[in-house]
Amino acid sequence: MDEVLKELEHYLSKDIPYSRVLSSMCTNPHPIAVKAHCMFLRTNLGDPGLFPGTFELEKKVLSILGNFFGCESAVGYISTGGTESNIQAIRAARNVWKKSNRGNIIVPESAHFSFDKIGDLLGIEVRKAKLDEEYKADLSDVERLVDDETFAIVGIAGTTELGQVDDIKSLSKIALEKGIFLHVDAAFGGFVLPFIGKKDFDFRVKGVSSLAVDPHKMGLATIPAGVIMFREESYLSSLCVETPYLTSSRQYTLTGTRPGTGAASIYAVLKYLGFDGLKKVVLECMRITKMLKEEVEAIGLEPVIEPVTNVVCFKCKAFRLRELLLREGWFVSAINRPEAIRCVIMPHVTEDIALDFVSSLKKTLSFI
Ligand code: 0PR
Repeated sequence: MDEVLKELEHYLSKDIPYSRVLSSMCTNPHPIAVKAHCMFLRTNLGDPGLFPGTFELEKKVLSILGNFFGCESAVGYISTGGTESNIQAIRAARNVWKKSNRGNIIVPESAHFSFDKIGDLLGIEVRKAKLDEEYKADLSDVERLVDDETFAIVGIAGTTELGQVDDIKSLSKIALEKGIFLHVDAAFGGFVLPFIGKKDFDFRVKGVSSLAVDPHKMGLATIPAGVIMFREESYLSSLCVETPYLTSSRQYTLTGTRPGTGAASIYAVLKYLGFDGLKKVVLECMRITKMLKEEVEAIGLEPVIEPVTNVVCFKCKAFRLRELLLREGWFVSAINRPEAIRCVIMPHVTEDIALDFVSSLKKTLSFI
């Protein structure tokens, strides 16, 4: 046994420690989440009748989060993350509209690439709306793209590249006027925005039909842990297939066998830290984001936008700079439009790490 574990340790030790990573939306899970995860390793919510306790826990998490995001009666389940949640939201919207491989959805150009996968999987057209000067979905372009075959609009609350938040209220107005489903992808922003006083992205906005949030990003839960929530039960039931030989007769999830570890780790964080504890974590990330922005501005790089969440991008020759920073051991992302380096200030990015990064950046900039 020791031999095998030693070999595994060898592979694990090749992975990059988060302390050098500014490109990820994942982070070290909270220790209580790790403990909870390990306790639930044998569970399979794919056959909930065999795991009634874990199933009850999943329902409890959904109820806590439904309340937190402004809809007590929201229904849904714990998914593998934002990609699955987005797939299921759009699949439900399509199923309620018409069960066919037709129709189109409108997403902003800033949408995560999971929407390209959705277009391919469902055989639908994914129309991309332009962004305005603040890199939010351009509302007039969204309206222009809507036609008789449009069955869903998507708004992003915390975009992958810039952390920007679309005007969900205005998107909701368009969706309600046209009688179209509105999905909000808050995979990243869901556990950031409520803690910095922004609540106009969730079910409190009348036209929002579904919401994706990822506890395995800023919720400090273990991977995989995403949540998909629907305002109305009919959307969830539109996803059902019959499962005659299981303990339940119908299944609405995308995967069959699925872990109960997400339910356990999210619940543990919510009980142990609570929303107040999570708020403290977010406020510290925001403080360091602001500090990083000021320090990097002082060495001559301009931010693409004033950071809205704990993501900050700086205009530069990003692809070259990314390579040079990598030689110094730093992982940052490069984005294209506009060309910029992107830093995500997750909870593992402490003030010391951020300042250490700034000095490497300063040194690196002198080479280009
Ligand atoms: N929606 C948004 C707004 C996202 O930012 C992401 C992921 C997703 C959906 C998809 O979520 P899952 O990856 O959980 O299915 N955004 C980052 C990305 O894939 C996440 C990430 C995480 C990137 C870790 C890098 C990394 O090292 O681009």
